[in-house]
Amino acid sequence: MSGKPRVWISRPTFPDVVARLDEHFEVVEEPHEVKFSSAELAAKLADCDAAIVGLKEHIGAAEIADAKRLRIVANLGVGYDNLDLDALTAAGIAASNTADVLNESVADYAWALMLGAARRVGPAERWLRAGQWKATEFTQWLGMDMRGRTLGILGMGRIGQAIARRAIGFGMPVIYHNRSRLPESIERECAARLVDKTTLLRESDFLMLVLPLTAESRHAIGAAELASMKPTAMLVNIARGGIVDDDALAAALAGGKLAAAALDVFEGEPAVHPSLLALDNVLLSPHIASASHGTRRAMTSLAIDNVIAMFGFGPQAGRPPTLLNPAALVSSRFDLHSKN
Ligand code: 8YV
Repeated sequence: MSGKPRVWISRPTFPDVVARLDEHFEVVEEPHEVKFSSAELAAKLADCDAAIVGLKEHIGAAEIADAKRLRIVANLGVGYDNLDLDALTAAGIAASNTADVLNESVADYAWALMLGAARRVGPAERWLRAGQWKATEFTQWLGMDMRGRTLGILGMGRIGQAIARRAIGFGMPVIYHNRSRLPESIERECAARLVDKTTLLRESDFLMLVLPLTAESRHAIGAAELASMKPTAMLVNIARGGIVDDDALAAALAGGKLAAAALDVFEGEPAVHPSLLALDNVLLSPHIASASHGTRRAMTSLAIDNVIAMFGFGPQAGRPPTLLNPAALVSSRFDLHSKN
């Protein structure tokens, strides 16, 4: 026992990035990706002072019941629907996410998926690898054009804005729907126009989902919403599984009510709806929108910054940079400025 506070990292990350913790902390990093049960998670959290976790770790009242030393849960993701913030705050445990460091990588990948599905990259590659490329027919592998088509964005935070900015180069008008209107200067920069959700669904040729998963956004895109879209349209989900009703989506794609979809996230992932797996007009990807070398390292580093600051070390001592629940600091059981 080193006497240093212990940081538990729920998944393998980057040893050279994690090494930043060594001066002040004892680090226990899981060597493999494991899906912990609630009881296993509770036992891990009971035995550490800080936890760096991923989206597969669902942390609520039950998981922190015995976590008497735990001060902070640093999430490796901008979305934090895996965390019960109320329960953490009530227990005086801080929570943080990895806001902003992934915006550009996720926006790049959103376009990669959208373009890939529009130009049928997936099935064309499968066909080639299967040795079927004997001759290319002039009228084969025809896809969708982008220029002049309307890109609709549901959820216009910083990732949505980064996606919109790229649309300028593709010559695509952008409409968006969001809880609140963006400042005019940002609307101008993104060349984006606010519309209501009905208009967004009706007018989008490509509908991009970039909103967080909450009780309100669960199945925000279901059978009724899909039916109100153009049958020539594409749905792109880089946000969270559960925002789309995958059953309804599979039926719409199979029935020709929607032309195509590009999906990085799924209800119940890593399981994927079997009907989606069987369709060629959907591009499927294993939740990797933030997975660039630089960004996954930056996410790890930001989670570490939050832990370090929470324990009163480093330039941001006492002020975790991407804290989600400042109220936890007020109600905290711990003296936040103590240097352990
Ligand atoms: C994941 C994400 O964090 O940031 C998010 O909300 O969904 C992703 O960046 C990533 O897949 C690691 O689990």
